[in-house]
Amino acid sequence: MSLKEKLAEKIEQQRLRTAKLLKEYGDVKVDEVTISQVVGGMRGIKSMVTDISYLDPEEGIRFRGYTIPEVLEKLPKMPGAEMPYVEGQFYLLLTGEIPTEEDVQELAEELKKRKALPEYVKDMLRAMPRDTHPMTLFAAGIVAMQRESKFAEYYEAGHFNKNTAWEPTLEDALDLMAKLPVLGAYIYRMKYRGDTFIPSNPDLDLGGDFANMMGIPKPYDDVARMYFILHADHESGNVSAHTAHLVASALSDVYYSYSAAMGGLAGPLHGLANQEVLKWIQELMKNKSGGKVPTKDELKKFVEETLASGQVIPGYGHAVLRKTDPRYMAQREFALNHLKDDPIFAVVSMLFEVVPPILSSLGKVKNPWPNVDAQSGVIQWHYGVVEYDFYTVLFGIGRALGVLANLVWDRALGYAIERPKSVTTDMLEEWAGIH
Ligand code: CMX
Repeated sequence: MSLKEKLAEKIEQQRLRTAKLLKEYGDVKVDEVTISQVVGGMRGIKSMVTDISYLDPEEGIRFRGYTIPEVLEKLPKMPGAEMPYVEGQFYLLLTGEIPTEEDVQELAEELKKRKALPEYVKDMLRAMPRDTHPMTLFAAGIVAMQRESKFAEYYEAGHFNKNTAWEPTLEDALDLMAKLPVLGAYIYRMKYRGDTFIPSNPDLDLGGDFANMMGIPKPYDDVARMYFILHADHESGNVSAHTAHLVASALSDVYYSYSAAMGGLAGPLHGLANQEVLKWIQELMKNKSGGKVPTKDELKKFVEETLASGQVIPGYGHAVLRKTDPRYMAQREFALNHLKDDPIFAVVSMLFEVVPPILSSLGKVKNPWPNVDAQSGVIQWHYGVVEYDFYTVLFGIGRALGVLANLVWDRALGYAIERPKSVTTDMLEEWAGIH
């Protein structure tokens, strides 16, 4: 059964579940909302639905019900590879099923046909100032391709129908997913490698071809696979996923939706944190320990100085998680195998011991444990991707796997345009009994 046939079958079943919930149980209460949630970024309010992934505060992310160790173990791998095919993760997120090797190959072939980057995107990127942030180039490249949207074409032709709208959305999702690694590598080679481009190799899988286009030898293909799989999704309330869902709820296509999401991912409290971690560690090594691995006492002092200056410790804490991020642990395991002698990894490991007790002692940090960003930058640095600014682009390529799967399902289930209600401060004061 092809991916599209499989999805059609799943969508039909899921529509019945959603319709029953709406028709018979629409008035069942899911949550109550407090003033601190309304003022405090809607934290924790249960108000969205996705089956692509679920973030348990204690356990971390589950992709379609599978934990990270399960995903890394169960998804098919190519002979000799340490990490599974990225295409397998995309298949899992779209369909909810662990693909067979054949399913993966079919999807990989589909993506290969779609990966050419339009020439006008390259021209536009080259016309932009070279000091433009790579996330700006990335988001601009995505929105520039909006003219390719099959959903927009379908809508403009007057074909919109709630039953079929997911089909051109799937086409767009496959097109965009295929092009993002090419776009990312193009930006990297243009900006940091003096316009020396390496063509895509049609024989390689998504992770392998990304490493090829970046110009980085093995095991960077496995680093790319791991990075994209781990960053694929983190349920739907985070800034990037939510932005894409919100924009798509207006029936904007995936190009508009995903480029908007990238604006959110570029923020320092979201995707940018992985570059902050590395910057912060290198500043420590340069200014406090003469370029060497610091002692534990030097490290403690640096952590305390950072906090005293009013800054957060990058890579630590999380809005939902209350334990060490399993994405951190998966990357740590890889680093323990491949980066044993890397001095920055030595500092990352020491921070894992030093930071949590200090953050806990502040009494206000809800999660003193490391998140994914505490570990990912050092691995990139180790393999020669030393341009921190680029790390969020890598995050953006990986995050598309989950966000695009969600957008296909948003259209399949006919989710409504988002329109939460805002209130005034006067109203809050009145409800609080202040007046
Ligand atoms: N260092 C210092 N203080 C921290 C902290 C950290 N790493 N994490 C949280 N705090 C502080 C908050 O600033 C807040 O202080 P104030 O009350 O004085 O404002 C207090 O602890 C309570 O915050 P929280 O409820 O524990 O955390 P939030 O949900 O508000 O914020 C996050 C979550 C990630 C923004 C925050 O932990 C942080 O800034 N971490 C560092 C940046 C980072 O690593 N971001 C990447 C997150 C991963 C992702 O989004 O993908």
